[in-house]
Amino acid sequence: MKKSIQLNQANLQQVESRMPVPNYSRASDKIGIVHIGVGGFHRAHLAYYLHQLKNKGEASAWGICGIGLREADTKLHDIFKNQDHLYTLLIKHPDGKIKPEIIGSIVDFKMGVTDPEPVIARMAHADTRIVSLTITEGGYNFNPATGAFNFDNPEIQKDLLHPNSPITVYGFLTEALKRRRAAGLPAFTILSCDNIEHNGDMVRKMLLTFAKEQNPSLTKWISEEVSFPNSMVDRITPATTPADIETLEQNFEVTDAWPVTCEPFIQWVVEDEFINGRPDFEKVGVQFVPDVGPYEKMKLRLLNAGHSVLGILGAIHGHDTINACMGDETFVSYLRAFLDQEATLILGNIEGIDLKDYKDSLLERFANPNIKDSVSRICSESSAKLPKFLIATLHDNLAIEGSIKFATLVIAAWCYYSDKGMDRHGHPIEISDAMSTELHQAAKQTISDPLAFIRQEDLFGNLIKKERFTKLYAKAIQKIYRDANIKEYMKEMI
Ligand code: CS2
Repeated sequence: MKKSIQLNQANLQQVESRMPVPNYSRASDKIGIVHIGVGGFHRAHLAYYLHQLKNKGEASAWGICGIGLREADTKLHDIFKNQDHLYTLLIKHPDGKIKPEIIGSIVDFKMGVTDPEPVIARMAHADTRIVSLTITEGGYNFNPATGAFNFDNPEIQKDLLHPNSPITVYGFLTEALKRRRAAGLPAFTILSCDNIEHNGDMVRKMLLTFAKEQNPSLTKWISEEVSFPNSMVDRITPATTPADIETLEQNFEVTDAWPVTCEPFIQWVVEDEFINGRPDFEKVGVQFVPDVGPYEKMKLRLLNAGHSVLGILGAIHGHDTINACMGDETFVSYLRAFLDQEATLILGNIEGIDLKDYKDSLLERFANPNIKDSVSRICSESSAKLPKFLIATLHDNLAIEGSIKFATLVIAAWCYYSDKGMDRHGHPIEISDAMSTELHQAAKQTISDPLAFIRQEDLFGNLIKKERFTKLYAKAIQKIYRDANIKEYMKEMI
């Protein structure tokens, strides 16, 4: 029996007998992209597109340097060091097949937490032409209801006072741009790849607000020289489990401490606003369009919202994975009803897209039995996700007298989830959310004040003042708090 091979550059030739490996030289790559937030999604998406382009013999000026801005990134830093920044992508097909491939487009990784200077220097380097971001919906430091920059964040306060040793993304970007201007270098493109409507416009607004406070004389240069394309990104990327590492080792005989798993589907729609050049991503299927708005909205309000609908309701019912939810007829009918009756009408017509086909394909992707995307991943950081994915749709439907009942039950279920932290059988649910304490505090008042949870204006805006919503919400709360038999209440509605 062959022995499992440790993944690293020196062993690539041996690994090649087991799975495809990069066919390009990595040593001579220039670093053209600095990427902040190297989670599974980045490794399955932008880094994968770039890897495909490099496999075609292109884009040698576009290696990626990953950046970790959180203590927790030390784990990836150390693993990458041991593996020469190589990792395996395990593409999981619905028929049970797993197609592994070694990805080589990331060539360096730096920890900004422990040593900010090399990170600033890398961003300020003449070769760097794009700084891309996957820092999660919660990472942008804005108030979810008003969109205003949050100056109360103590890390932002520190960055305002100490420009040379930044902690936040805005501190790093501003300092690096300051140095580029001083050196007479062109700026870079800031490319947000997070699930936020108008993600580029939003990061532009946040960065300019921060820079105006820290270094007012730089603001004009940033606003004129930096570009911020909006982009819609899509690929379901479940969290890596120990079983994935084991499968790779046993079935494919490659040892990789942190492979990434994903579905076969991949999509990226981007506005072509790159002030300092870009790789020829269109050669590997990326779509460049003048206005990404309609595509972003479609994806957030259908796919991401659909995930949250299944996730929150599934958590209370006791389903562990999204595909388990899709194996449950009630969940499928409920999801389809939400998508058709509440989320679709507000989208209008989107050029080149048949929304019915899009929804059919979503349902198939969610049902992929091989993907095992956990309900806990979907429910994590709901306070950053739901305002964009679901609460926005509620506001839109309230304004046009549209249906709101399916989304309302989900909000009531989220209150129960935040209050009790357990499913209908009383099994504990682990809640991972930057706002979990606030959510719990608000939700636990429900017993004396049924509307307590939705009084959190930062999350819900003025929903509390909309009687059509509050009436339905109060009824839903009454039912869920009676016995948490969520499926019964879902059935009553479909
Ligand atoms: C998910 C997304 O975070 C979530 O709740 O909906 O991570 C989703 O899997 C991706 O956006 C798919 O592109």
